[in-house]
Amino acid sequence: MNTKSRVVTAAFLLSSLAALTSVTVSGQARPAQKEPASSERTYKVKLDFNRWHDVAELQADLRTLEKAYPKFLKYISLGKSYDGREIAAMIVNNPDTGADTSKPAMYIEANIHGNEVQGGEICVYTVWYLMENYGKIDQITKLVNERAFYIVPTVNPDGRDYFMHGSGAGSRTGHFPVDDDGDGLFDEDGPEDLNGNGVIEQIRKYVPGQGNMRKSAADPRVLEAVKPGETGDYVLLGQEGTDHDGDGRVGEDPPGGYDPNRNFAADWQPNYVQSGAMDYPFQLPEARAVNDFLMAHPNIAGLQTYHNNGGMILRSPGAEWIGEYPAADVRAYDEIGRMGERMLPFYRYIVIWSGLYTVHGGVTDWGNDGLGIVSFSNELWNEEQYFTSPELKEQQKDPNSPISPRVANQFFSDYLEFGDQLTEWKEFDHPQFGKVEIGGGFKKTFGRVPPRFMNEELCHRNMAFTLYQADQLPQVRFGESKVEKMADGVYRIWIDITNPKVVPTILAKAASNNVVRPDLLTLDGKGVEVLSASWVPSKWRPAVAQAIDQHDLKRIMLRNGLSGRAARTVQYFVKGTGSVTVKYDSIKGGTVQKTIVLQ
Ligand SMILES: [Ca+2]
Ligand SMILES: [Ca+2]
Ligand SMILES: [Ca+2]
Ligand SMILES: [Ca+2]
Ligand SMILES: [Zn+2]
Repeated sequence: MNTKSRVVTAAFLLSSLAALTSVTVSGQARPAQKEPASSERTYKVKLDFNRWHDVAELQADLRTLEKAYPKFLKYISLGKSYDGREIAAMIVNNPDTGADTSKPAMYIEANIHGNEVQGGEICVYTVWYLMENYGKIDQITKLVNERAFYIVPTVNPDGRDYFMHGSGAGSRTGHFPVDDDGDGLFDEDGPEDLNGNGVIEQIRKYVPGQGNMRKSAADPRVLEAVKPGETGDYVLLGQEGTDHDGDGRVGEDPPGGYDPNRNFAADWQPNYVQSGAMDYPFQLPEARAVNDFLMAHPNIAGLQTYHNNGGMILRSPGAEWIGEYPAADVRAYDEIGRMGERMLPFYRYIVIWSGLYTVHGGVTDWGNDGLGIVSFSNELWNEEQYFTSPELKEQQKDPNSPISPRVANQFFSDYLEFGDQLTEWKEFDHPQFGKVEIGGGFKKTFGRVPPRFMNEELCHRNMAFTLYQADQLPQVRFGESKVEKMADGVYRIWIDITNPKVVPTILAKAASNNVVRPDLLTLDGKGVEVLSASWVPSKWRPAVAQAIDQHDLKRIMLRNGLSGRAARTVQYFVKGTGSVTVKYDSIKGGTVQKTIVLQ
């Protein structure tokens, strides 16, 4: 900023202050301000978050960030997709505060369903935001210093590129070939963009007086079913395409044809229970790559897998028969989930099986039950967000309103997107159906993803929720310690052990499933013997301490870890001289140690 503008700004500030508070201004020059007058921070890396990127673009953005912040970022590959695309990931870690594997870590992934793309942008936004604000915003600096992040923008790069480069239809799946219709041929008949406008649309045929559909009075582009006993002028012939193999069906066997998020090992069920689960857990290269990484990083304590859509903050269990999680775990989930509801307008915090639908073998069940990781899945974007104010919500209750739910999306495309998102019905000469009309389709950039101009808000709010989760992962700390000489060479030691965060170091479910190594409380000292160890119920009110009844009191195992917001005091009676080192070692809560002089 030049001197002249600084003077103008200072004068303006002073006169505003004076007007507001009637404080007399001395006329003394104000000290120069550090921040520039512009509202724009100067960012090192500029990226765009108002559109969706293909796999190469996402990876290029990660590379750009890595190059700009080489100390903190490490670009890695988790493996290859079925079609051989790299599953790229970014490690965010400050090496000055320890190796990533030594810290409680947050794993963030997106886009396991290939068409659910915008989570990929949240992932890149998260890396970008953490780096651009490190050293500028205290909470971000602290978070980056205390936690490690593993961020995977697309778990299903084949599906993503199929979405980005094609019509977007049929890209939920990955590309492992599956014979959807059981005719012995694989992927032989997918939908087809016959009119070449990049959208897989509907086909309708005009059949005056013989149809079961008619044009809606509210919007002639919308077809609606006629009332029982009435006839309409149209029939719908399904999605755009032709019958390639002459079996009388259109688009019955597109590429892939399974659900990549049903291939994880917790509550996995075969195809006759849940179709699309593949033949066995981790059969898919993408699921296997993710799991290999999760298992190699037991310090991961939190997981977020971004999906779309509906506006949900989901947690497991995915199936009713599993039963509700232990109360202590539910408390932690509830606290984080309800916080999320406040940060994410129009999102509801719900349990997968009861609030959405049953999922067997999903990654959040595997994360929680199989790996002891607090796992959430945000269903990004809710169509309620097209019309956000209470007044407009009220207006939408009127069926004749131009924004009534039946035609709200058409209205939004017409007036907020200038007609760009919805295709018109146009005549088409179909090789098999004769004269038909094709149209009435929304582009892939409408409905499941927000309008471009709202995507940055989606990125930021969801990131904020996930960073809140990251902050609430367990964090073991030693508090006050005290040594008291009881007799010659015999000392009593008190040490406070705390976990001030919401999440316990070991989930109760993980403890009962035996999937997380117990926390270890060790005491080391040359020639020092531990006579007894116990928990002090309250260090403020004398009471009988609870003896720790374990074989080796120099290496105490805590199978249930430390609960959320825990503050405990351990008491040792030791015999010896010199000093002792007490260490609390938690796989998911970090490791702390303290040396105490016996005196
Ligand atoms: Ca087939
Ligand atoms: Ca198929
Ligand atoms: Ca088309
Ligand atoms: Ca066919
Ligand atoms: Zn999904």
